[in-house]
Amino acid sequence: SAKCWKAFLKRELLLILTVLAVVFGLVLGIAMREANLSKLDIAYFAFPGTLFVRMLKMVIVPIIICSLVTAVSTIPKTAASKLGGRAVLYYITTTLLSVIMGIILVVSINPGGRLVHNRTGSIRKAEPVDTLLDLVRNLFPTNIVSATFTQVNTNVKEFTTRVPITTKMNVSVMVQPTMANTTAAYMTAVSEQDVVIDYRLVTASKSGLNALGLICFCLIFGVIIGQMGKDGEVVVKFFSGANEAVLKMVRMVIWYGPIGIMFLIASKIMAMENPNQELARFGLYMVTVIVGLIIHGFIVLPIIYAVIVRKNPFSYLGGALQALLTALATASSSATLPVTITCAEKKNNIDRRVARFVLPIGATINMDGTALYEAVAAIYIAQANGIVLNFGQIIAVSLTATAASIGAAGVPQAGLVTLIIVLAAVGLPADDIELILAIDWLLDRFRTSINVWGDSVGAAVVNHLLKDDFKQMDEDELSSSD
Ligand code: DAS
Repeated sequence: SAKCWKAFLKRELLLILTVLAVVFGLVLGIAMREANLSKLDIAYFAFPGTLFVRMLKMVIVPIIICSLVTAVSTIPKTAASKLGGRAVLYYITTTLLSVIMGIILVVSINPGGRLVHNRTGSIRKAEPVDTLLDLVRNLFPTNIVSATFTQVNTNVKEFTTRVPITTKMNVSVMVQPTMANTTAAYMTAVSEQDVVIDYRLVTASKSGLNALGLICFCLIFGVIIGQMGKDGEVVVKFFSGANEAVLKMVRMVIWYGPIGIMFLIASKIMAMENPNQELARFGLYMVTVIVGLIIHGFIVLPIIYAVIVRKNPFSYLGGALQALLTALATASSSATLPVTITCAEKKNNIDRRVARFVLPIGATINMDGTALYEAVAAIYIAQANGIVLNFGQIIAVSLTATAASIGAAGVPQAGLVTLIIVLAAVGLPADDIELILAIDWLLDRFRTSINVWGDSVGAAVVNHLLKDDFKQMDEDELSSSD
């Protein structure tokens, strides 16, 4: 059995290192808090982690393009619509299930009930039709190159001004809740002592990587070159060769992963400002979100896997663990995508045509964790405002949370930005994202892991449903080439 162990160690070395990296990251972060480093020093400290994220980001766009184009162009017409249909059905069902789970939990736990929250400012309602049009508009980027940049910013700036005591305070709320470029800025008067007023300006904006548009372009492009015959073949060969090359790069990046992951986690823990206070303030809300994610990830999705694939979901989970830990450390499904694909193909033996189709699309539109979180957050904010949502409004929350999770890019805290859409749909104040802002960085990590896990299960489910079709096709191809 010593031999057995050796073989196991060799096979799972990377995963073992990654798990150790998470543990060391936690310990290191807690220990380094004593040093009380400044923000700048923490940023220096995080440098190895920053490099890891940059390396992953470097390969995302080539991976999305090459994977999708090769997958779509090599899947025969007969199976393509079945593959697409099953994938979309899976995405929608699981997202709705997680939203429902979130709503049940937040309504029964009622985490916002004890909060007394006095609000100022006006509410501007957003038109749901704008959101929808925006989603569709994004399917067709006007510039396919600029569709590949990405950036999300969440900022809190605090400042103080002096105003004459007679000036009437005017708290302004500007919200532009569209998904292409969501910007929300608001000011709240935090305290009003004599003539000094503290302001807090929170802005959240998302711009760039229009993955949806990129995917749309690649799907159409892939289908067309797949049907072009001889001329198309050259292009298909080019993209599949490029794909192999990029995946080789990914394998190198992945070996750097444990170091990156350790520093990412440690630096995040060092940067926590007031852990005890945050825990006290957000305890019940955090519990609601995390319990929801756990139930969805460890009960609902495994049941779906077991029922359809008829194998042990937890050994599949083991194969995907590397990706889930990367998601935990990077808080980005897109950045994790290269690892997700590698795990699915190399460890879990998913057919590459399926993995390369289902995973890039899933990383962009299938976000179970985000959908659950947005539903919980919206209702929590309603509770904190003492508003009881009626049945129709709860339905509106579930539908917009689903849409908002589809629209959210796979980058850190994108869900916080698209939450504004959910809030607007039921007339809740957008500036109340401040109520959950301080803890979002942490919940973001957990929901991202569940997002990636949902994509991975999706790949297995679709893989299983199309197994026979693929076998048949491959046999046909073999016999016709003889
Ligand atoms: N962090 C996200 C992701 O990449 C989305 C979110 O903010 O919810 O999956």
